[in-house]
Amino acid sequence: MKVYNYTGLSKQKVQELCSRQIEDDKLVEERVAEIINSVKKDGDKALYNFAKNFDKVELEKLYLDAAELKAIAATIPVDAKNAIDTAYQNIKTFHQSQYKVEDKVETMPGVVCWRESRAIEKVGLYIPGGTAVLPSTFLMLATPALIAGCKEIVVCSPPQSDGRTNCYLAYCAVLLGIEKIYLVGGAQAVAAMAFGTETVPQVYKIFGPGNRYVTTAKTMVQNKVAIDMPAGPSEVLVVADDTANPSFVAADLLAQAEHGIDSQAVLVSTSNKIISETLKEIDIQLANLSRREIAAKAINNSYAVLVDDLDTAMEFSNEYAPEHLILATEKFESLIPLIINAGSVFLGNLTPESVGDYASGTNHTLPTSGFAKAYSGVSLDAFVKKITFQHLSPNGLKNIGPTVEVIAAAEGLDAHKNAVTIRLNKVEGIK
Ligand code: HSO
Ligand code: ZN
Repeated sequence: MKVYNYTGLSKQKVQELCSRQIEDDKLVEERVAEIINSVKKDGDKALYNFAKNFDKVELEKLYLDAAELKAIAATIPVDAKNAIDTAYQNIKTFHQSQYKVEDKVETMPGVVCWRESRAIEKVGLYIPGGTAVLPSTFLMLATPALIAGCKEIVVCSPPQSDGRTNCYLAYCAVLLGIEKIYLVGGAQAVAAMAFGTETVPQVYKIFGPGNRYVTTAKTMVQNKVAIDMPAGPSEVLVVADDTANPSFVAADLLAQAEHGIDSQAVLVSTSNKIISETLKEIDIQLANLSRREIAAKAINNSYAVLVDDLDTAMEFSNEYAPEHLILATEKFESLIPLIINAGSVFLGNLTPESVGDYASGTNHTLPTSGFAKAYSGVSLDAFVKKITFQHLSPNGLKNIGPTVEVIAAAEGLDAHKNAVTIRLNKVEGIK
């Protein structure tokens, strides 16, 4: 892990450190375009073929039904079942609290405007499988979808080599009342949900993380469906002062690093001592991780920055716009107002990112690659559309009518003006 001294860094170097180097991969794009086309053209047949070629499994059918899911779910170890139950309750409680009915507003006497939320009727959730099976992602996406009231929730996850899904995902499905898991993975799952096949229903919005193929497919189908957000490798930025605990900080950086070789773990600290002790701790803890090779590579691509004070640390963090921001300091309270760009924030020395990844209640589907400058993470909002309403009383029409007539005339749009005038005449009794 490279260590930089902020004072010696040019503006350009800071920007370089804050930019994520994700090159376009033309080869991946070409492959994904082919996959999308073949799903569009051949539907289910293409999905069976991709399962055979990519997942190495000859599927008899493309989904598991409620009875099959129930049978698989029954094999879950009891501690895992209890943990998933607890996580689900917290995620549900937090996302339920996001439901808000907005007030009606009288913008002028007799002119009433308001907004109401309606669930997106059909949503598609992609739950990664293979080496990284993420039941937590299932909970994070399906829970708000259910609270929002989405009528059709299509769940795709790649099949295991035995043509099934694992007990954790099956248990989540049972817990959430989701009656089918489509055994479709990768870019083909995104294509299937975007365009529909004989078996996989077409949806209006696709959610979920995935590898490069999945995320490339999501960007490519955007002229057909909405997506949750653009996605890149996962990342964390830890701001630590001398009240931080180096072994905690090291553990948090490694938790990020073990996600993938392209994950980034950034440490910004006011203390040279904390930086050097954290680096030592990383080496010690790394040796015991089962994914140490992956984590070591990610740590190699990561860096630490020594800053003069916490204000500068926050400036750097805002420029970086991390998916996860950990404030490893007892002074976190005073830093909260300084946060401008971040996906989700973890306050103090006893709040690891892992709690948000799994169970505190906040969502773990968050903007990466600097998109936290403009995007929010997934929440209840992501599963609804907000529809605006307005109503005019006769008095309202009289009050607002002339304003609209004048602007319509200025725009040269006679019919627009007329739509008001014709009503005003009636209300005012002029024939
Ligand atoms: N840190 C990931 C979420 C996750 N972590 C799932 C473990 N499982 C992206 O926020
Ligand atoms: Zn994680």
